[in-house]
Amino acid sequence: MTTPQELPQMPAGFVWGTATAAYQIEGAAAEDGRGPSIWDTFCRRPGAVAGGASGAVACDSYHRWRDDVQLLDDLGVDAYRFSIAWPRVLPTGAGAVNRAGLDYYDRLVDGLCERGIRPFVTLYHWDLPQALEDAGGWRARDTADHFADYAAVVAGRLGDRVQDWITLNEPYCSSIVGYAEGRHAPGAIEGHGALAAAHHLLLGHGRAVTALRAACPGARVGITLNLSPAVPVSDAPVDRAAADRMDLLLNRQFTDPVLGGAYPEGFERLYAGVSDLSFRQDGDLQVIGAPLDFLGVNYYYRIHAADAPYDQPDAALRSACDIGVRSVPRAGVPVTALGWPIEPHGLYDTLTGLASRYPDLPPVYVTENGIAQLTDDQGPDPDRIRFIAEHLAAAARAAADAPVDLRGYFYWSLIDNFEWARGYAPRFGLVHVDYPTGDRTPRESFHWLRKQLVSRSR
Ligand code: PNW
Repeated sequence: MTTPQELPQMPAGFVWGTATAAYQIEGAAAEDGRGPSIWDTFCRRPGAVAGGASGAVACDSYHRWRDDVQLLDDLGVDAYRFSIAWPRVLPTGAGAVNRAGLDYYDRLVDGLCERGIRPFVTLYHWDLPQALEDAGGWRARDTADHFADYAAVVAGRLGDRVQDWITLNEPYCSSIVGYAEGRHAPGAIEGHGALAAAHHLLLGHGRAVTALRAACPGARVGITLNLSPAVPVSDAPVDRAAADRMDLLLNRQFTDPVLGGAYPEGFERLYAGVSDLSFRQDGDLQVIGAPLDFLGVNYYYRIHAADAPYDQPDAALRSACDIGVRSVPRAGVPVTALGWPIEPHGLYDTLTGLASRYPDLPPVYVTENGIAQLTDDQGPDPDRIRFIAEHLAAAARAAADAPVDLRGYFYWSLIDNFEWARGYAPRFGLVHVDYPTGDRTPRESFHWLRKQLVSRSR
């Protein structure tokens, strides 16, 4: 038995890494020809982001990327997952390529390769070029084509050094949180539009898979999904049905098409009267279900689901997240500073559940997992250390118990950064960032992880 403060032995070749995303760390929002994204716009909307914050400066990684690479090198990780800002590469989403934007990622990739750190590149971590949103955003089918074209441009430039590609980060958030809950950019509250956005994101993913393989023959391509087991708060049939609806919306709307080439049973019924799903076209599922080299799983928490009244009794007025489910706190379950339940077993259930539902499950990476603190300090962070150790132990158990080919783990995040609608207060970093100086100071968890990585089997 490993003590909770030690990492389990993982197989040789297991990839240890950390993750970030462009809008959350780069800043330099108007530099070197970058176009505006939906997050620049959303952050200006009164009340949208805590404290009126934005990613305009963030951690200034656009200028301080060498510091980040040095931190990764000091930490001793094998890999770094970061994202490319689409509007840096194509300021209006399509058309003319902005060389200066690509140059930035070219330098970063070179810097990583010089230190022997393997780049895992996410092409879309939520920063849609505003010009594309003005033309309908992800509600519009054309956006999927533009995304594949963008993927080809990036792979054409970086594909000689980058082999590991993640098309989308958490299409659930881009579609449902952005177009149904309205908590993320573009801040819409819709039914049909949000479901169309989810479909077009998946279609864009499928088209990008083809584009990436064409531009970069050695490419390994995957997608990152945020998965949360939805558990009923009671055995009552209504609560079980509520958890099932949540599972359809949050998990299986994405895993079934991507891993099984079909939408889940019950999905049409869930949205009867909300959307006729007329955005689906013949052949789409073949594109969406293209075999992948890996699946990225972001795991943070489980959902405890209870049956609840719909916000809108009239289905025609419902948003896509108005499904008659309430997520409730569970007595006795510890929570993070953000109130997220800490249940490492949920990661075990997520991984073993994937293996039992999808017989052709590709290799899996945990592409995000992490814990936030709300205090602005560099002091000891034992909760973070325990969180990482317990989740790794749960992941290792899953790989031992089920046919899950678990290839790696990326902690979210390397550095404190812009936490979307919550602004800068939640700090997920192994490294503290001082705002506005941008000074980076490794926390205790960083030193702990470094020690673990030094002594691991390779
Ligand atoms: C992930 N929500 O997402 C993202 O991939 C990261 O960018 C983010 O920083 C990290 O988790 C920590 O939150 C989120 O529903 C998923 O509010 C869901 C939400 C927010 C972020």
